[in-house]
This record gives sequence, structure tokens and C-alpha cells, in this order.
Amino acid sequence: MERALIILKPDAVQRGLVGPILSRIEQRGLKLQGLKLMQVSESLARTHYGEHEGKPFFNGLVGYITSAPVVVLVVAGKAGTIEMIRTMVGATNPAKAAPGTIRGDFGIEIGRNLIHASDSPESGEREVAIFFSPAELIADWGRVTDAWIYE
Ligand code: D4T
Repeated sequence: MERALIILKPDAVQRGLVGPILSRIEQRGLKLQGLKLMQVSESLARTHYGEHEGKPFFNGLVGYITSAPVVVLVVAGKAGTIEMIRTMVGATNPAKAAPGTIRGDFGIEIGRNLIHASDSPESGEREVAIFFSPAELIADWGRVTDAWIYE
């Protein structure tokens, strides 16, 4: 199984897009292992976006992600799930994201791109551990529809 951390960023929460975005993830057949509303602290934002420290957009990015509550979720699926989620999310810049993707359907600017999704199985595990304690996750629950989603 692969696990991705997904963040529905402050603009998604403020604009009432949590439901529509979550619906796409559920309807695709992905399985939730964790879900919560939270306020991202500045130190958590700096840790999460550490690879971008020093870039011109870094301060704006930290300000944006800490500006209002976010919804974070852990989503699991078979090998290839992370790549599939990134395809659903669309290009980083919503102006260039394909129609049918989350960013391509709901966003316009890169600084308000609505959603984060882990970009590799390794970053998925690292990010899940940053945002969730083990007690907040239900890793192994039986879903009655599994046999109708996976062959
Ligand atoms: P995240 O990490 O939010 O899922 O976005 P991506 O994985 O699609 O893109 P990223 O890591 O390259 O960028 C992280 C975050 O920074 C913002 N950003 C990025 C920005 O505001 N201006 C920029 O020029 C770039 C490259 C958007 C996403």
C-alpha cells in the first residue's frame, strides 16, 4: 500500500470546497486512513516546505498555509496511488492545470492552488508522520466495497 498526505489548503476550506474535493477522492475509490481540521503553525509550515526555503515565494507560501485552517487527510491505495493522486490534482499552477483536475477545475493562481499531495511514497510516509500521530490514523480497516474497486 502507498500512503499520501493531502492538504486541503486554506483557500479550499474558506471557499467551501472541502466537500467537492473530498468527494472526488472518495469517488475514485481511494481509502481514508486519517482526516482532521487543523491550524498549521509556522514551524510546521517551515518543516513541510523546507525544500523551498530561500526561494522567492517561500515566505508567501508559509503565510498562505498558516493563514486559516486546513483539512489534512491520509489516503491509501495500491502501488501507483501517489502518481494517480498527483494526476487528479493537476499542475502546480492552476492556470496551466488540465480541466478535470482539481486545480484545473477550481483554481486560477499558483499562490492559491487549493491542495497539496505527496509526490512520492517516501515523501508520503515522511509527511504523514509530520502531520498525524499514530493514534490519529486507522491504517487497517475493512471496507466492504474493496472487492468492487480492486480486482
Ligand atoms: P504542493 O507541494 O503544494 O503540493 O505543490 P506541488 O508539489 O505541486 O509544487 P511544488 O512542491 O513545486 O511547490 C510547492 C508550493 O509552492 C507554491 N509555489 C511554487 C509558488 O507559490 N510559486 C512558485 O513559483 C512555485 C514553484 C505552490 C506550491
